[in-house]
Amino acid sequence: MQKIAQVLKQLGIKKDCESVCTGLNWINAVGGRHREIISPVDAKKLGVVHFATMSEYEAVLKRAVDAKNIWQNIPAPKRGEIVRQYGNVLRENKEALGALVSYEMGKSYQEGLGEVQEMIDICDYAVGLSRQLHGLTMHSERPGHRMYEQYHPLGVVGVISSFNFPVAVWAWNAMIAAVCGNVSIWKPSEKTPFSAYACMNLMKKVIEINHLPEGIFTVINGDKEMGMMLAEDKRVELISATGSTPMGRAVGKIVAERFGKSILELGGNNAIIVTEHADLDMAIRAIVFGAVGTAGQRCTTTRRLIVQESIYDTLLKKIIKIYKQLKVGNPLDVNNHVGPLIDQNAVNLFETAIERLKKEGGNVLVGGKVLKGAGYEGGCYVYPAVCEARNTYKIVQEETFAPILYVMKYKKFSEAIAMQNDVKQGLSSSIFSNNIRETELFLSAQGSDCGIANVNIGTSGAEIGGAFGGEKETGGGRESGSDSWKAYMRRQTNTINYSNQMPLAQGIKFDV
Ligand code: UN1
Repeated sequence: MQKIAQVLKQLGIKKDCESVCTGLNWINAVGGRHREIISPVDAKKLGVVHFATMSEYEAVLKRAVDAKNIWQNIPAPKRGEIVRQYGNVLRENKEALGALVSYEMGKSYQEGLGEVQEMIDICDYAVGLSRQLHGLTMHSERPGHRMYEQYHPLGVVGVISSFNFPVAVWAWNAMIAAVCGNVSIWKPSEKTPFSAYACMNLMKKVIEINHLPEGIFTVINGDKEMGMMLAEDKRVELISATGSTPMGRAVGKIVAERFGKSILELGGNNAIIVTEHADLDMAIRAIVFGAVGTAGQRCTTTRRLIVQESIYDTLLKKIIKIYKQLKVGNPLDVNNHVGPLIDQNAVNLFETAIERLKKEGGNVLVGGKVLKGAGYEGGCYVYPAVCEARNTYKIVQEETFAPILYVMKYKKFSEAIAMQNDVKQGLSSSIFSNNIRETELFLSAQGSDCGIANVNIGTSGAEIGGAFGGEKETGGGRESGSDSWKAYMRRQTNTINYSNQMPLAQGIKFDV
């Protein structure tokens, strides 16, 4: 793996970066605010990024609106060809981009590579999709008539992404939006802009080679206010936002007010149920990765473990043993399993959650400490925690973006399902059992109420081919595979009369 300085060079990242990329050109921030980006890995300064000013915001919007008319007139399979080329550029730069994601965000290098792979996968998926944007045909009730539906691009899609997946979630949205004929404006998390800038620099190459105009893929750097400006902007037909439930509630309301469309992918409070019929060794591997992967900062992180009482002690003993072997440290060192949290604020939230859990009567079984001193290089490291808790504790009902696993017992299977569902969030869920009655009940309408329900695999690590998203306070949107593409297009129903008569539907007579 390359050194970070080489990585930045390869990806065209400077120490002092502009605020906006119009797809071909970076625009200098004039008098804009700026932010220093400090790596959570070793507390070193990665560089400075500028926030877009109002005039830069306008410049991006103008470029996007101008480009949409050109882009939507390019045939969908030709748009797919651009996405195919981008997938190849990502393949060539996978190691560098994976390392930058790891260093800027703190996830392990393996997971950084995985995230870039997810981008490559979605590019491949989108290329195929570019020839499959199908509508249906229907039989008309009137003679000499036919009906069909077709999908047209929406226009401009705004993508607001979160720090925890600094590159993949943009690709899920932007690549699907692109083959559907939309241009996209990306507002990355203000915590991880360099990863976004790297993606744009790689995209710039493809746009240049193909002599495409600027404005098809753009990035705009800013904080919350910038996200709200996009949400309010009538020129942006769809907002796809990933982040916390409070953020989604604010964005969703504003977009709905102007009758815009939104896809919201918000908080999760994901549980794994382990029954007495489970293969415990398999379950343990999934539980530990689900709880500590990305240092507990995935929307899909396993936060609750609901265990049948007869296997509770055995399972916990095994989990605690593995937790004690976890290596926490620099995520670029492949010997470490867990990297840092994103920043000091996240470390504070981790500590507060542990304190609140204890006050409510919970019990920390392993971990739960902030790690400082030699080997931690001033980074934001914590030791993942396993805690005994009750589902009704206030802290258990909340999503704390940190590696804290709350463990609880059940007697009857129906109790386990009730506990799994008894939270406000509804993203991902899973069951470990080799009993078909239990697994099928879990997947039935009376089972998990989440957007994702898995059997004998964990709650995180969804593949791009499925629709990704959740119910309840997770927001209800779907991204990535299956027919999620339909959210990026407008459906038009067409009825064509090829007869010489003018019959009305429903047999209505109206003779004049
Ligand atoms: C997120 O945490 O916002 O299923 C996305 C997963 C990843 C995506 C997570 N494929 O864990």
